[in-house]
Amino acid sequence: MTAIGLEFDQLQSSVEALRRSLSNRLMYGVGKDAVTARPQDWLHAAALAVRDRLVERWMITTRRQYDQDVKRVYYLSMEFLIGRTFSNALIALGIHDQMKEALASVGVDMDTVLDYEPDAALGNGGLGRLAACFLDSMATLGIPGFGYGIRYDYGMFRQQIVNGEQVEAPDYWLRYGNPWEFPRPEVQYPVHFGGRTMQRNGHVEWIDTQHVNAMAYDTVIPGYDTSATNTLRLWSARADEELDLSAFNQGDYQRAVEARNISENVSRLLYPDDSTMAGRELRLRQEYFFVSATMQDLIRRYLRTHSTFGRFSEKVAVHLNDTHPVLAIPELIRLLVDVHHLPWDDAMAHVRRVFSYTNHTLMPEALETWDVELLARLLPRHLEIIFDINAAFLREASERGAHDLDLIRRISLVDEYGQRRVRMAYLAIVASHKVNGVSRLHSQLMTRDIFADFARLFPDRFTNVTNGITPRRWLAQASPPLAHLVDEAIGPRWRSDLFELGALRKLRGDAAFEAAFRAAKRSNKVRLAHRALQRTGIVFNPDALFDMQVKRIHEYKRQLLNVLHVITRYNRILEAPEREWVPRVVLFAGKAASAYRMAKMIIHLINDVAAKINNDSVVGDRLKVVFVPNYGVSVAEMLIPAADLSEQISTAGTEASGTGNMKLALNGALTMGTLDGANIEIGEAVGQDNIFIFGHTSDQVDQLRCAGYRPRQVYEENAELRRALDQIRTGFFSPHDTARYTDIFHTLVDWGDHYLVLADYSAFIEAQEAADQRFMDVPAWTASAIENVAGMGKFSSDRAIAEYARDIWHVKSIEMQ
Ligand code: 26Q
Repeated sequence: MTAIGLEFDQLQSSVEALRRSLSNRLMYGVGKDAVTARPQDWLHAAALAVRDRLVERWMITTRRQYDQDVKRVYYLSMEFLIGRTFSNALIALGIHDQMKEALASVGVDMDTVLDYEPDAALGNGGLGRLAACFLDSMATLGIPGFGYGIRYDYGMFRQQIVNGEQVEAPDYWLRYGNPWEFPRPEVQYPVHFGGRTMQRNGHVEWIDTQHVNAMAYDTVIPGYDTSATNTLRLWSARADEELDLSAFNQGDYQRAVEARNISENVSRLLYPDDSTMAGRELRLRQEYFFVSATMQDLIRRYLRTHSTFGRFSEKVAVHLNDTHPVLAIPELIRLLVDVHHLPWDDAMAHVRRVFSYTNHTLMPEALETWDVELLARLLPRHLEIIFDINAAFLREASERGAHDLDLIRRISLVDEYGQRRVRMAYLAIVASHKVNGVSRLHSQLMTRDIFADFARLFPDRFTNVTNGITPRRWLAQASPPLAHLVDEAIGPRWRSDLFELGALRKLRGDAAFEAAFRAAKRSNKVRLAHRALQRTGIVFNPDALFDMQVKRIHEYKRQLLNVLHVITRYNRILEAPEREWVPRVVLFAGKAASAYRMAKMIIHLINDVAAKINNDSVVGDRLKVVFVPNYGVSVAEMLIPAADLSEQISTAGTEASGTGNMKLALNGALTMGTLDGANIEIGEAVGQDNIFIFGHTSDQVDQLRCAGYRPRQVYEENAELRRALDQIRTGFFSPHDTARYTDIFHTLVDWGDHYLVLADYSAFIEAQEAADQRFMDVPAWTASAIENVAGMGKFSSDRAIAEYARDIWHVKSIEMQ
């Protein structure tokens, strides 16, 4: 085709131009007029008007990437927890105020319509949100990158609390359409399953398979203060037309449609993380589905501008967000060797230069393994390739001196104890050139414990990149009052260079600034209190200490430790109501995986404890407990700016990094934390006087477990703890069902207390007392809160991405001029 000079409107950002776009988009994009438009329609029209302004940048960036023949990063993740896009896009384009005014001029309140945008909740928690922050930073830094994942029809479930218990409702986020995505029906790849392999003309063929097509949907990811953008490409399953043909021809219409549905199930839903491997076949199908389509897409893009694979690893970097996409490794080998007929050794050499892998957990039960039999049935060719990689690796290992049979068994990609299983993390390590943990402690423990044998074999392969968060969403967007104040104090550059926040330190002791800082925090607390009043009817005092634990519900995160503190505080208040109490509002929020019984029981307990305390007239304002339902990105944006105290209380050695800890500190909350994950680095950044550290260190945790930890003894020796646990056990908080929490009691007291809740109880209570003391000293608290904001420079995802780009991917920013 010849290039045609198309003419299009150069879209401006004035209020007038936006207003005109709004009218056009409402009319021609949504098909409504101002009389019939509902808030959703206005939102849709506004989203289209904003999207139009992103597309031009998108085209330019794509063109530049192509012209400069840049190396591209493919960030593969089963999860992208994007949240809402509208506000974020307005901030990126710098048209927030203009759009607000344009909407107001047609009688629409922007903040009202904003709330109609559903969250794109295509993730469980930290790992998915990290992927979203990383996309934002890659675009902002001009790193040529693509996010690749699955366009789930149903994202993370919606959580309702009914009679104190979690009830899950499906999240059909696409109901009203998604104005941000571009369907690409012309970009489809077949993904095969099943069948068998055979040799023909010296090549392996994979035959007799069934297949489903992966169809691309693209979303523009705008960078901040740059015209660079990136693309998030998500795959959706489409049944093959051929599939129904035979059934149709046999006159069986219903069976044909049913078969379509079944094959399209592969992109139906996001699997919840219950931190033990579920081993579900559909999950394995999903993992393969998206990496196969992605590898085919990447090869097609490479071959558009290259005629051989000679420069492949100079032009491509593939990053594995945990092991979930690790089948990309055997899939790329299959495509290179079986389809493009490269020699095995060349393919393997490319793979190792191209792939890198981030590990996000140290807990052995959460490391992915797949049954060899299941792989043999679903992906027979990939299993052969994995066996071949393993054989080559074990040979290499023995050349490097690994002769010990026990060692060989330990490092083999195939776990031969009992049911044979493939260890996906080991596959990722063996086939990658870099493997990183997500905080300094995590990376150290990773090479000391779970991957120790590999770290000895390949010492240069392991590295650390401490996680980060995007300041655009987590400060500029989430907290307008604080963002404004910071702008006034030090200018707006912190949005793209978070180290600029360090300049806040020069305002130390500036009474006017401190007062304004408190006022910003207070207005966020008032905003939250309003919402909570509307939704729960609970009244709380914006001058109370807002104490927050917001994250997935998991035993290792120890929401139970927090509950024990709440109960202890309650008992103490009842004993001495006349004492001068620091009023507290303790907020919890988070989802439990639907199959995780204990996590669900913890939610129930929190709600039962809240009901008891909130209805006790003796307590009054001194203590309120709230469980905020349906935690997700948007709820987080509301909650986090209102926090005074950030609960980061995982058992040391269990939380790989945490990123909520960073979001809360960036919003001026003081951390109450164990020496776990990134808490350690946060303490270094903000100063030890501005953080409350308590509890066993990870080494002490190991020692205690080794020495024989006896939780019952702790229970018996601490009267206040005993009282709180007995109240849980005997139904003090569940009078109509007194046995409801006996399992929680036994887990802690009699069944080993695996996460050492009781062992850290007294240190936690003391640290909470210290927090009360500090909070009463208003200037001291304010100074600490400001130090927290000032110290967050390092925790920008821009810094993290710059490290990945330099040390792992070896890519440079694109030149936009
Ligand atoms: C695996 C198999 C089958 C079904 C689900 C899963 C699955 C899904 C999601 C397993 C794990 C996850 C998510 C893990 C996660 O969010 N980890 C967190 O990653 C953050 C970013 O690095 C860290 O900050 C957190 O410490 C870590 O817990």
